[in-house]
Amino acid sequence: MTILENAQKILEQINETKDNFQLALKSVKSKNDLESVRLMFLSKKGEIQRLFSVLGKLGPTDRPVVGAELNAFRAAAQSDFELVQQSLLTAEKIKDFDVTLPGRMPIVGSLHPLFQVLDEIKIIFTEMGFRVEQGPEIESDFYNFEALNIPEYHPSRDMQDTFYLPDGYVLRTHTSPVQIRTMENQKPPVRMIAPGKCFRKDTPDATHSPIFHQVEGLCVDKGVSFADLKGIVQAFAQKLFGQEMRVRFRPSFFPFTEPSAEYDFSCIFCKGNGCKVCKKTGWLEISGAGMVDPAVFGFVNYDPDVYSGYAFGMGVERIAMLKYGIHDIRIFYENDTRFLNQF
Ligand code: 2NM
Repeated sequence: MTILENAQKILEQINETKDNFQLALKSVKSKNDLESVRLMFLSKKGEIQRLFSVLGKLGPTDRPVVGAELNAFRAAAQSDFELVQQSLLTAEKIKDFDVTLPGRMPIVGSLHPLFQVLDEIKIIFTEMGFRVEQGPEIESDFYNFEALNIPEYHPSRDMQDTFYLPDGYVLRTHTSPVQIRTMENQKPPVRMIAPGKCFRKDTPDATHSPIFHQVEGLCVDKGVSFADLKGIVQAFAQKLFGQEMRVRFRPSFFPFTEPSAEYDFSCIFCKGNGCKVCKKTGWLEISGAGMVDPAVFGFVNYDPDVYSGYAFGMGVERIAMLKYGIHDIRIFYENDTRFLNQF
């Protein structure tokens, strides 16, 4: 093809080359086709470069105009070329993709076993009409002891059991302060549970941890009796461990309840027949309960001549250990993923 030195003619040639380039690019089906297009248009000896070689022969007015047009064409051609190149590469990858390969399982965490049990306990009690209440883990001496009728020289206030903080504050040793706060803020009827962390200065061993979890419950209304308490604890035990579960109450003493009791569940391992875990008694000690002492009602301005109530407690770790057959409480806090992954 002869080189035309007239600007108008060159512009026509540029347009013609553009059309040819687009047609050639459209018909590309393979890498080989693509390479032919590159050689024909984009290489050093290609059509576009050939058009550039004519620039020098143009006059000073035409040269920048045609030059700009050519530069724009070359840039556009290069990017159109790369688009087609990219889609060829993608198509090739999809062809090589084995859709029958098994997927990669994402590593997902799970709720800590203690909190799985805690969730179960919360669901059982909310289904029976109890509200879940919360309170601070740092408590004043008043809420943790005084309002619970625990006198100043009671052994549970001992420096050995309680984490004392400055200015008369303590780390709560039970969740009972939440009951006090709830009664302060609400007139009867009250039906609530308080789940949460508690703190006692215990040396860790298989059954003790300085941080542990409790759920305490409280029900106050006119005419609430010890029989209601027994019914609720029995219903809870059966919902958690099954219909065959039995519950027994033994007399006990707490400053905040009168009368007080400790309650046991029939042994879930031997069904009450006697085994190593229940020391041949057929019973597992769970925790304590009782009728709220009138002195406690005095601190929250409830009239003990009008209202009565029961309260109960339980250790979440103790229940989780029974449920999962765990013999050392410390394993809950070690964050050993071989343990945690089983839940
Ligand atoms: C227990 C055992 C017995 C209890 C009493 C109260 C309150 F605030 F209502 F007086 N809250 N929790 C209680 C009673 C807790 O745990 C072993």
